[in-house]
Amino acid sequence: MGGFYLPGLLLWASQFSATLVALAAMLCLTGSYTVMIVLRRAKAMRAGRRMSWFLALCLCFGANVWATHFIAMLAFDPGIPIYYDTTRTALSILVAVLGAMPAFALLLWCPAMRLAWAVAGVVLGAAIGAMHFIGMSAMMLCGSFGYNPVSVVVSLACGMAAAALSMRVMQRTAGRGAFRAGLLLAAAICGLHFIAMGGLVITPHSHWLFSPFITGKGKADLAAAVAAVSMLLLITLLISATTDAKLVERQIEAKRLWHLARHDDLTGLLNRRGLRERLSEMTGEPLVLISIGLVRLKPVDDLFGREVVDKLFCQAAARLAAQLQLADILAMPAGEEFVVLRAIAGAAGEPLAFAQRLIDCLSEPFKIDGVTVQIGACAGLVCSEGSGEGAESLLSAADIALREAKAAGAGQARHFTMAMSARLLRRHQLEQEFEAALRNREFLLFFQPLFDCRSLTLRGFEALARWQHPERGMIGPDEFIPVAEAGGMITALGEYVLEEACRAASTWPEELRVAVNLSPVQLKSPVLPEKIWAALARNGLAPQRLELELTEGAMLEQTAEVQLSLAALKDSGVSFAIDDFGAGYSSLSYLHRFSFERLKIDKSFTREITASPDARIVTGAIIGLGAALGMAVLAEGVETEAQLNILRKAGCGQVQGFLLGKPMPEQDVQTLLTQVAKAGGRAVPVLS
Ligand code: G
Ligand code: G
Ligand code: MN
Repeated sequence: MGGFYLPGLLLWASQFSATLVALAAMLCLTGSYTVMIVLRRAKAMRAGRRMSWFLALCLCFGANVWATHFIAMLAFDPGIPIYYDTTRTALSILVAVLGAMPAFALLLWCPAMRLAWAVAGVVLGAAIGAMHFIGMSAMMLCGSFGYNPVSVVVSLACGMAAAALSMRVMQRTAGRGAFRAGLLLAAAICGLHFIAMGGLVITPHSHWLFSPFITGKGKADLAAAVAAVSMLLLITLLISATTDAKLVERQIEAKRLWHLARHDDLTGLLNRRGLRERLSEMTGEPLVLISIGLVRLKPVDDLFGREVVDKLFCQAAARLAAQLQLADILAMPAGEEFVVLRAIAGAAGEPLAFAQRLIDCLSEPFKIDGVTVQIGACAGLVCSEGSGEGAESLLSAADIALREAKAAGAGQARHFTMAMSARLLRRHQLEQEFEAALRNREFLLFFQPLFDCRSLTLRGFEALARWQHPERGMIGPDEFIPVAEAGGMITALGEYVLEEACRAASTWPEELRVAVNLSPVQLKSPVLPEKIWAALARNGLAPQRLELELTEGAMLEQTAEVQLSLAALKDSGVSFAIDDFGAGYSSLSYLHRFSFERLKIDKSFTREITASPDARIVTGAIIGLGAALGMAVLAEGVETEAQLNILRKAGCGQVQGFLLGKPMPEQDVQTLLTQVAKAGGRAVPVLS
């Protein structure tokens, strides 16, 4: 009954129920697609969680092959009753499941192996074949049967080839070609089955016993039941594989987003949000929080660009990490700022030493892309007893301490104190009120007289700004000048001071000068000379009567443009004094670059000259330096007769101080001027 000539083929085909064959094919397609989806799922799992999906995969494969075979066999009616041996039928399922195992194990755990798909395909084809022929051997009928060897070989070869192709599609498309691969696997299963069936040769016995088993309607019902149960199984598997895939994908994505929101993408350290959350978890325990600010980054950025700065941040993070203990937390809540969090139960001095080590490790030069850069760092510390301060308040306390450390200079570390936050609050309030105060003319000038050291003849006044605050009372320039400098209000204030100083001086006798302090920030303005000349012109004051006081700090930051402005002012007759000499950087290099008319010795030296011979020597040397460079010398802060006498002997030119006159309001200047005029231009017993 075998052979593939056309009438034979038709005869052969007539032995199959078309409905059941279609049912088998449909089931096979669904099952094969499910196999691919489960395979894809198993592959996406981490090795640890893959095992259960691997087992499901093998079961799914075995069940699919077996159900297809079984329904296709029910579709087969050679004209004599057939029934099946249960043990062998069960064995055939087991063979299909076990046979799939090495193939799928290879694909899942050795994906890098070359031709893994081919090996797996051959093994799967063999498993399908083994299932088929063991399943066939369960067939019991009144007759004998055998196979045409050619069709056996061809069926196996086709099954293996199609299975291999299907695995190849899965590997090549990384699972996206699941439908195509499913089609190929279905082709492998159905192809193997029907080609093998084509080679089936049945020889019925002439007298067969009647068997009621599986005939007619019963056969169709059984097929439907098998198909329904397998389909249900496959669909359940399909749904769980796809929903699980989505769930895991969503979990992974959520995890990624969670991480992204809490970490700095450059250094991978915790960002402000991540730090805040960690800190909130720790606020019950004693801890020290250290805010580390990088300084002198600007020149690195200007010279080498953002890329080098980014690499610098990464290297800095690595250096800090090297200083930490296992339980410490390192974060980067802002650019240019790191935070170290340490749970403590130690002495109070220890955190400061730790902070100093952190600063030191950042102060070493960095080598980046072949360039060497040097930056500095400061640290602000806050210790918590674990008494429940909020994360945000701890962070801002450390920031406040860091600000004070930065104000003290690179390399400094400061512990947070309540006084710091009071200072900061007041500073913020002053900053807020500043512009309105300028408009309301709450600023006024006090004038302190300057005298000739030997004759005590009055030479002029230094203008000193005061803020007459309606609620806070008199505020000194030491407090509001830094606020104005940081907030950008210094230019407006400076113009106001200049105007007022020129106006006041224009009412004084012609031989008296007025000295006005200039902030380094004001010097940077390119229109400064024009503003000054305009103020002089408006008030009819000769430039020769104006002296501008600059600090050493201002001279260090000098650029070529600033030098040009200063030279233009000097050419017009305005004179210059170097203020607080000796108190600052004391780098003398600027003295020959720009010639000052006057040098003002800082009051810290004057205070010491009576008690300390060294201070006398230094003061004497400064006076000598001034004389050698052609500068007049003025000593500030003269408070006693003894100081005045020493300065006289040392040859000091002018003096200024509480002994001879405190800073005074403008009305008092007029009173002083009349008294001085009566005394013939000489100093009079001090007012007030
Ligand atoms: O007057 P008193 O000792 O508080 O001044 C403190 C400091 O404030 C002084 O060193 C002085 O140079 C500075 N200062 C005072 N008035 C002005 C001003 O109008 N502008 C600038 N830039 N500094 C001033
Ligand atoms: O830094 P500058 O010279 O610009 O500041 C002068 C400041 O020094 C003034 O604000 C004034 O209040 C202060 N001052 C002036 N004379 C004396 C003095 O004799 N003793 C002290 N301690 N301060 C003085
Ligand atoms: Mn001054």
